[in-house]
Amino acid sequence: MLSDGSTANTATDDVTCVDSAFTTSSDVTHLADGTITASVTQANAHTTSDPATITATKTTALPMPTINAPEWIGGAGTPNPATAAAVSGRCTTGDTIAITATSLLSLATPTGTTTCADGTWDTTVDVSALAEGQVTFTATEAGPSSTSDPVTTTSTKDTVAPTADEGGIEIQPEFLTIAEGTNFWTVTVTCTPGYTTFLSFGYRIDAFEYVGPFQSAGVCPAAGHSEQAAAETGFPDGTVITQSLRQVDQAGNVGPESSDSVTKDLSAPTAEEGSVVITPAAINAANVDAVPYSGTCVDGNTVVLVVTDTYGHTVAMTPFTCGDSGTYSGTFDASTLNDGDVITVSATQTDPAGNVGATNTDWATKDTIAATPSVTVSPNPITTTAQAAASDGVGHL
Ligand SMILES: [Ca+2]
Ligand SMILES: [Ca+2]
Ligand SMILES: [Ca+2]
Repeated sequence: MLSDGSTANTATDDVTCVDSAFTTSSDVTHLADGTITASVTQANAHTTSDPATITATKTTALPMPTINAPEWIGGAGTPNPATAAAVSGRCTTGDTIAITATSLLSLATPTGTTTCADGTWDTTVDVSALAEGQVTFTATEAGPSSTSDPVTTTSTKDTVAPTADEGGIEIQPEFLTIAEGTNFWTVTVTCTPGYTTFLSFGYRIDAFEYVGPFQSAGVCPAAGHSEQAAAETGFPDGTVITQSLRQVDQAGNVGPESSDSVTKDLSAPTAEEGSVVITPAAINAANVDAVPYSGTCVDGNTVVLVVTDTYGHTVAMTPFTCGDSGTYSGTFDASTLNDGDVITVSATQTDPAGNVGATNTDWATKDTIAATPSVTVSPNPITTTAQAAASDGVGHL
């Protein structure tokens, strides 16, 4: 008699023992999959034996595995790197699961295999050799007597990190020049829709620098940009406030850092930070059309020179930006300024924040007219008497 243990079963066969052995077969299609117990009793004319039993496993149902894979597969460092794409599913404990990964654009077909435990399976497949884009994972489950139909799922492979061109951050204005209360700036983030943006905030006060952590600012909106206002609260003059942006794509690939900063600058250049000198002691006929001057300044400041006489006549001078050297020099043409006057050169520095600083000055006198020789004729008037003397050919000056 054969039994599946739970379903009552009456399939019986009688068979005659031949040469101390018997063999028979039974139709067990009506028994459930699982453990089948066969019991046999032997009878002769006088008695019947106790039953002897043996068990076997019936597995006729086709295995029906399931398969799951992450929506996105990324590059190194992402939650689901292409070198070890995680796939998993449900299965019949003990069966063998075979996985194949394919993509339309690749000949490679990486595979993986694992054994079902506790009704589930999971493994990783290296899909590095497959093209970017859609990846199809196919799994089959092999049981003791049959192999399942394939089950599939798809993922998107994206191992390319966002580029600098795909996002950036800009802070406006460049400087905060108001002491208290209303130091607002605007942060404009340019990003790629769907990417997650992360922002950090830091500042530098003299030599002390604080760099804050990157924190999620949400998913980049469809417009591809966002703006937010921020306010400065109590930082000392000279503080440089920096904000940075990072984008992370859907697969978890991290893009480069973009930064911009705003500087709090309330202080104007001082007189000690600059100077101006008219090089010659006096402006004369020899140098009037190219009077040398020189001075010192602070790198990056704008220097405005004004050359004038006491009557308000000026020489047009072009403002310039102080260079690395912290010095400047040049010449100006004083021809149009009043002769015999005091010529003044003043230099005013304005810092990049727009703070107008102190003015340095120097002066020189302008005198381009040579001393005029005086001439007299003696005697004067020239008389007849004197003419002879005067006609001796010798001038008397
Ligand atoms: Ca990408
Ligand atoms: Ca800026
Ligand atoms: Ca300043």
